[in-house]
Amino acid sequence: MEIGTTLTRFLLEEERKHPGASGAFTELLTDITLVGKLISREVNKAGLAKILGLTGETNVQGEAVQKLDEMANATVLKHVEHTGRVAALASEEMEKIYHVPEGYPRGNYVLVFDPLDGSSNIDVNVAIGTIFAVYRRKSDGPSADLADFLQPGREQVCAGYVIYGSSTMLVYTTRNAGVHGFTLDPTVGEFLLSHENIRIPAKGKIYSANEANAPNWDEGTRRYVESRKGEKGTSARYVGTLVADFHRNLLKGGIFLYPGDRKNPSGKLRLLYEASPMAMIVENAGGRASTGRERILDIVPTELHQRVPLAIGSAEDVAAYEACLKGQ
Ligand code: AHM
Ligand code: MG
Repeated sequence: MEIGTTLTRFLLEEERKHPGASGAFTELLTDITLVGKLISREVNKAGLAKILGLTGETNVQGEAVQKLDEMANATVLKHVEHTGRVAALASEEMEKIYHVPEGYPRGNYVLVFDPLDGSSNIDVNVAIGTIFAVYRRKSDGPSADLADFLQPGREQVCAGYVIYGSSTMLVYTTRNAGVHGFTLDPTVGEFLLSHENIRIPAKGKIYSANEANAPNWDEGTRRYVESRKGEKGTSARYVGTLVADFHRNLLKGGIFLYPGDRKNPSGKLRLLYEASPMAMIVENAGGRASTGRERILDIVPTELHQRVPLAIGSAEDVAAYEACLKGQ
């Protein structure tokens, strides 16, 4: 499709390829794009909000100054809970699943999200993001239940992220489909197609890992990272925001590693709303995502906030990392 096509039109054209579709899924994605625009607006003036926050706990309108991650979480709930498209939501910011309140219709999907990924980077004006994924409900009672969320990533109907970087972009994919990127044009408030059918290079020149953790890494991970050093053209790049590190490697090729270590055997990143959505995106772009030993999308979660070691990016790089872990 033509560069500059609106995301709304793109979604409608995609929906037409599935004549039986109810439209609820397209509408849910449209709701998410609104959320992305609203969070983008707040993130863009976060510095100002912080200055106002220093004068007290209220802003000029007398409203409480909220932390951005709480604001982002509340924005998702507010714009998704009333629509009748989902039955429940789960987020990094909420301990338990959040049921659509009584009085609103309940839909056939559940939404998982990390409202503001990379929150340690907010105060220093470095790229942050929102990650999301949609599953079809499995239960058929009046309310969704935990089992609706504990599905392996391969069951995701859709996964995506919004990156609040030098520009705001939304990247998403659906099952057996391509990965598409849209850039927010702030002058018209629309996401416009800028990156159709993104393919990650089979091999990259970038590795991204928090090497301060290296003393606690397992032998295989240490060996892999050492093997990359001194390779012609190889660079280390690490933002500390998964969305940003992933997005760069998706476009340029590379591997992102957040392995388990002696202190945290399952690493840091969460399966449901960090690793699995990114894994679906990378696979649909021709890449690979694993724990180093197992495909991320095949892991059946046992807990909402379960952590998982993550190696994600260019297919050949991730395969080489897996081989290193096997001692090859
Ligand atoms: P967050 O969701 O609380 O922001 O934490 C997740 C972030 C990821 O975005 C990033 O890849 C990772 O934590 C960085 O961790 P570290 O600071 O240990 O390198
Ligand atoms: Mg996060």
